Amino acid sequence: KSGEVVYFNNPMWPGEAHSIKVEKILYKEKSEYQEVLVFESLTYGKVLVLDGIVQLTEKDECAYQEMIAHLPLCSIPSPKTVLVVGGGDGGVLREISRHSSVEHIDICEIDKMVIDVSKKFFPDLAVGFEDPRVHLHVGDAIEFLRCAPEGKYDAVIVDSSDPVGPAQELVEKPFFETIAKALRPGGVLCNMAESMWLHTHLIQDMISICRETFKGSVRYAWASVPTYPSGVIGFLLCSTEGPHVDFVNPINPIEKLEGADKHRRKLRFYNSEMHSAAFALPAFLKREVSLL
Ligand code: AAT
Repeated sequence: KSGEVVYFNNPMWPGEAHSIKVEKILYKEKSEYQEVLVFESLTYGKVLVLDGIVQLTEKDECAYQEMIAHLPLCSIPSPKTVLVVGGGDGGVLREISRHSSVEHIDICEIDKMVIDVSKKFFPDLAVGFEDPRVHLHVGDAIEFLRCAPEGKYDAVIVDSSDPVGPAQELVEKPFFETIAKALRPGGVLCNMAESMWLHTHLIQDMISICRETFKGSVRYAWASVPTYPSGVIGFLLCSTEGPHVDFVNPINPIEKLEGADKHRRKLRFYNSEMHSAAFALPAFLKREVSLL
């Protein structure tokens, strides 16, 4: 209801809740996979919530979408073929589109309702679907990757929900193995990797799995996103065996892209300094997940 405060409480972060003042509920439906809610907030613009978890707000979506797309794509020369897992709002597609070297973008999103809702309420994100390089596949990414041709992608970006509900298997070893197979030698993965404050163990598990699976580099980066639990979100970056990828020092500077199209909306969060800084980790995290 208008004026109501909505509390998000979830087994992923027991004992804490995050509240944002609702001005107006715009949409609330159950899809085949999850409850999809859109509301107008007082201070963060429109908000997309899936199963009670904030996926994005208009105010701070730039931080997450820009970082998850450009951390991997600026780390390799001339990315051409990219796969997005999840990301049905289109925001990550919008960011990938900035890269003129990219020729083909596959996106595999499980829930068509997320796509439809984004087209209706978040046109600044759904604009990503209008790029003719984008090929949409509605389905489970587990299945999609199982059937993906070997070595097809330069980069895979996993923009998926938290590992409860339809994204459960997206943090397990068989899934990472299919990604490693779908990447070319020296290809890169960027995976949403939770909060260092809340999910140190989950991060540790993902890093161990990825160290076994990806024979190139494995690095953890993070960024501030005020409306995600604890206000930060992490990214796990991995490369397959082949040409070395130095994630910390981007080889494909974004400044080149910024100048390329004057009519495009300007980057709001990402730049080369934010890229390198994202890999600086607090002492406790280095110790606990042995990233030294
Ligand atoms: N860019 C917005 C952020 C997201 S959206 C995550 C998307 O992943 C959702 O649209 C969801 O439907 C989709 N998804 C979940 N499981 C699968 C699957 N198995 N296959 C394909 N798509 C899937 C993520 C926000 C992160 C929030 C951090 N707390």
